[in-house]
Amino acid sequence: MHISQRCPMPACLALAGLAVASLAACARGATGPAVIPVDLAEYTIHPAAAEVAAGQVTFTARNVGPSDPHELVVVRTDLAGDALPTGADGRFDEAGPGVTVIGEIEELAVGAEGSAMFDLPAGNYVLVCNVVEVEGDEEVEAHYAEGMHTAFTVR
Ligand SMILES: [Cu+2]
Repeated sequence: MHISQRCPMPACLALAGLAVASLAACARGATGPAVIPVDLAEYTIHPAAAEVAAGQVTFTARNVGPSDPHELVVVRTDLAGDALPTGADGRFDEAGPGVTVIGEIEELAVGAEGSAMFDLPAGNYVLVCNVVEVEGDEEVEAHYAEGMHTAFTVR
């Protein structure tokens, strides 16, 4: 008896494709955290850039005067800068609806500089000076009401 046996096709060894996960290098690795100088004056806030990439952002605020103390409050909000909730004296209401205060650089005397780093997710922000000065008996000067706010974008 003759048995003819066909040689089976050699099993194909499936090579598992080695998917090389492309580990994107930290986009900020080359340049380090973003630093945004901000000039504070009566009654303006001028950041050196109007937007920044999401992540760790350092604001370096400088009070260029001429005579009032100023501060820098970082607020995440979709509201327009001039439409933030306010208190009776015109100050920005940091606990009001539609706003999240990320943090702040405390009041700076004229000529002083302060900096702080914040972890900022992408979104719309407003930078505010929320100093309120009481002059004499009644005169209240809320820097926010005087126009110390500016839009800032984190993308
Ligand atoms: Cu101010």
